[in-house]
Amino acid sequence: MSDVKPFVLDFDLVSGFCTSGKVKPTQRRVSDMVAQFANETAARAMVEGGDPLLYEFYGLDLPEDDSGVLQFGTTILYPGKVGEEYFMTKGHFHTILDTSEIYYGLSGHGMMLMETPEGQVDWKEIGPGEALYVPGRWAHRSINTGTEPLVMFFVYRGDAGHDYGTIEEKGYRKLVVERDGKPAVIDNPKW
Ligand code: M6P
Ligand code: ZN
Repeated sequence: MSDVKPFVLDFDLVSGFCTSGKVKPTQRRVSDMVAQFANETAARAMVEGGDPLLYEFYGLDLPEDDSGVLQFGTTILYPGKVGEEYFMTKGHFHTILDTSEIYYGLSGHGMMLMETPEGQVDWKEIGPGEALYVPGRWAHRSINTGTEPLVMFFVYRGDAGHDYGTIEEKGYRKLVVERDGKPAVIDNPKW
């Protein structure tokens, strides 16, 4: 068991930020994810045009080898599109595949796109006051389908780990794009 002492952290309910500055978020920009977007040409043009920030998330300095630890924080995913595809997180499986994760919507609106290694796919909308359970074995990617930042609080087993391998190579089986001003889930042509 790790020797972590009890502690309190502040996360703003609307912005998602730790306003006291006790912890700092990690940022991912379009340049970190060019190959993850269906329209790589549009992604490269956005990198040239200033490389916008897609999202930021907190990861706490907790032991990563202890199944008793819970990792938690907020994800702040900005609104926008690359081509017709909404801003999204990279997405990942957990290295310990059967570990789950819980998200709680604080502000903004979006979707969680999920799939299993066997090819089951699912997606759920998430908004303020809604708790979303991502079961073990399901890769998960957050997508901002709204016009405000999508802010969610998350918790997962601290030793779960992040496995990006298959997703970085092939992406997800589905894409979430804007069609006629509304979100639509379509097949990923790269699959
Ligand atoms: C959430 C959690 C984290 C994850 C982060 C960024 O905050 O699921 O585990 O690291 O989103 O997502 P990704 O690792 O897919 O970039
Ligand atoms: Zn996760």
